[in-house]
Amino acid sequence: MKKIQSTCNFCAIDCNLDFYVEDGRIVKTVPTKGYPVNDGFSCIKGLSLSKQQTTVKPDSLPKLRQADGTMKEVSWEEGFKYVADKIKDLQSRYGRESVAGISTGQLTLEEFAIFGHVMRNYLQTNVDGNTRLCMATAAVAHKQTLGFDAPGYTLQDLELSDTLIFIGANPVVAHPIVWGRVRNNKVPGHKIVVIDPRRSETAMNADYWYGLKPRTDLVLLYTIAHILVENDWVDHAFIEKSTNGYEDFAAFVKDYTVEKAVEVTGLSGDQIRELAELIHRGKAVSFWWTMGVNQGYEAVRTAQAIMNLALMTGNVGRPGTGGNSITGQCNAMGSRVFSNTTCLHGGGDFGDPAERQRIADIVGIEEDLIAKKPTIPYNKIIEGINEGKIKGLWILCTNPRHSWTNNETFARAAKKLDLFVVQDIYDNIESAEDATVFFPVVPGIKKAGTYINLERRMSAMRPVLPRGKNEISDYECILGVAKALGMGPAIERWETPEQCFDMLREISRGKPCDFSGVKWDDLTGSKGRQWPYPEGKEAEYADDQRRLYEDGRFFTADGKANFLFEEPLPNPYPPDENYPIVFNTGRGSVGQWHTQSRTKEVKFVEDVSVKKAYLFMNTDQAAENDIHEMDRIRVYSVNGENADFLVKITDNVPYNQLYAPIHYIECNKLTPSNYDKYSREPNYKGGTCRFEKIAGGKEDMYHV
Ligand SMILES: Nc1nc2c(c(=O)[nH]1)N[C@H]1C(S)=C(S)[C@@H](COP(=O)(O)OP(=O)(O)OC[C@H]3O[C@@H](n4cnc5c(=O)[nH]c(N)nc54)[C@H](O)[C@@H]3O)O[C@H]1N2
Ligand SMILES: Nc1nc2c(c(=O)[nH]1)N[C@H]1C(S)=C(S)[C@@H](COP(=O)(O)OP(=O)(O)OC[C@H]3O[C@@H](n4cnc5c(=O)[nH]c(N)nc54)[C@H](O)[C@@H]3O)O[C@H]1N2
Ligand code: SF4
Ligand SMILES: [Mo]
Repeated sequence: MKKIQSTCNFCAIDCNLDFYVEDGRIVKTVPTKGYPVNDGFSCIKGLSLSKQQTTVKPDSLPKLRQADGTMKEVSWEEGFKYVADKIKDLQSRYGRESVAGISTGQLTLEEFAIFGHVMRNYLQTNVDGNTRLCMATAAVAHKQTLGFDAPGYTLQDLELSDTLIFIGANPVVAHPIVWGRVRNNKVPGHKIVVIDPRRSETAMNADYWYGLKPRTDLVLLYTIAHILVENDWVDHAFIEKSTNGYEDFAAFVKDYTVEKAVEVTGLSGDQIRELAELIHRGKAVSFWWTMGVNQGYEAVRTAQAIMNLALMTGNVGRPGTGGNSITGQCNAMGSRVFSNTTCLHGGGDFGDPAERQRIADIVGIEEDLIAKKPTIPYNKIIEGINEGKIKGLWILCTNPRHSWTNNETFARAAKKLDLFVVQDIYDNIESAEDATVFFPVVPGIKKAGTYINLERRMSAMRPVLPRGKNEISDYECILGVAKALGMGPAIERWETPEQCFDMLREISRGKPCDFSGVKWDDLTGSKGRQWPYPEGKEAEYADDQRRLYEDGRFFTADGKANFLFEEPLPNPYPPDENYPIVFNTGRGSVGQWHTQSRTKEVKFVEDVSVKKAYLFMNTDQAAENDIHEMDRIRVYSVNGENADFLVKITDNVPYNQLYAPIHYIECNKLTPSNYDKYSREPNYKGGTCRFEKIAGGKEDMYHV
């Protein structure tokens, strides 16, 4: 029996697992002992990765849509040539930007890097990622406040903090290992605080739950800042040495009185003062935010309001502190810095000629072909298709027909495309229904590459199983199209993921994300490496747990972090007579994964989960409407669409709010086309709706 250590490619924790292989089959999966992230533990999803042996069809070939609408299998060479010719044809007829791509935070570093190279550099067009749906807000907030998209914490901080404040984050369901680390916290008397309109699974397990009204976090956070200023509960030495703009911020928050916050947030004055006091009394306070913050119409400023609290109280760069964003997908952190979409490979500026030249020399392409500007955002790509300007789309490792906000807009777009390439491990995902080309690639257990987790740790994915005769990886698939495009010398240095990794290492040199000291072979079977890890400084950076900003210096030009703030915007969807109910959305359970194509890999979960769309409704609201468990309702959304859901009744969702798990396509049929103005991340959790009961709609959950 052979043991191979690799990385789980579900969530951003990037647990390492030991796969035991016998006769070409995985016979046992054991979470890697001693791995600094998950040390011998993991969740059910990682333990289920071996199911890909049976869920993914072996030896698949590409498929091309025929004139009669059927799909026909062709060789890989034919598939590559078809896509390359079609891209060239569309670009020559309609311009370079008539073709676009949607990349992902779930592939390896090397895979989205080569995609970004081919599409953004050589083809000079737009590629956004599903990272826009998820981490764009945190990325922008970090860049503006800290000077680089570099979350500073290490997971150990969860164990060292005496006051942990989770804002719009539900790690009990979404990041079980984060929650495990919280449970491992031995600081006497430590407090766990949750700010979430819903009594989430994490709120149920916390010491304090602040169930504010949805979308009112910004007012709450400014009010807390006001109380801290008023009582002089701030760290003047840290503010002086390490920040810009504090005086203006302190003056700005003066208007945020407790009385006003009570009215806006629905919390009591005592609760708000209690929260401020908890922050003041803590010696090592950490703030942790996720999608309840990132997915809003004023999300960047909300994220920064959290960072402001950490900065003004000096809770930054010390053990157990930080204004920390928790990442979602397994390699979202990698895609933020290395996908060549919103910044150059390695985080540089598109407008910096010296940086463009440096990268051009490393990757072997003319400087003039290095992407010149950030991509247009996701929503502009979908709108561009619907307006007839974009004719070709290539998506990989994402399922936007389901996950995109107001997803009927994607359904319409997909039907308009002349070329629609879908690259996935499953050919039955919703997005593939209108594909003109389907590229079936191997899953994570059959390929090699690098992942970067939520605390900047790079880890190795290594092939656990051998490949069948037609089986190729995402990397090879993109490379195949690149060669068919005639890229010639511009793709010569990109033959293998390992070569790509070495180029990215070189690109990262001297930057905040410098990983020039990390070697491909050293990463194999290792404890991972947090960046920065510069070559020549290995001894200095040897620790398994490293945080940034310990010296109070940030990546801005003057080394100081910026207080950024702004008057809260009016809620674009205030509950009103027609749509009195907030339509909250998010994760359903530990075993369900996004659009559920991969939930089938988690067999025990798949066996017992409800097959039809459901949502949670408050007990009183259900009683008032004569609704019983698993009755069917029709929900009418402010976006003009409606969809049917089964009802689960709970006290954990407040009156006049519904909570819809995102794992059903109906959920995003009802979410609005509305975005944060800085990050362009969708306001997924802020729509409104009304509902009606459908007569005779009752279902037995085990038979639907
Ligand atoms: N099992 C499982 N785990 C996952 C995933 C999965 O699909 N399944 N997906 C992964 C990914 S990519 C991500 S991004 C993460 C997401 O991880 P989380 O962000 O933790 O998960 P969500 O359920 O999207 O949202 C978190 C909470 O935000 C709350 N919320 C809604 N509106 C507001 C508001 O106005 N204010 C506040 N303060 N809170 C609000 C919701 O009630 C919800 O409890 O999970 C990762 N882990
Ligand atoms: N309403 C609402 N909507 C949301 C959210 C929300 O909270 N509320 N959350 C948003 C967030 S945070 C996220 S991250 C998105 C996620 O949205 P998506 O990215 O669309 O969701 P997934 O189901 O993870 O899609 C990943 C796809 O990759 C495929 N896949 C798996 N492994 C491989 C591989 O190795 N190669 C290739 N090529 N394919 C592979 C899977 O089969 C699956 O089809 O959803 C967003 N949508
Ligand atoms: S899904 Fe996340 S927590 Fe679960 S095993 Fe994978 S990396 Fe670990
Ligand atoms: Mo995400």
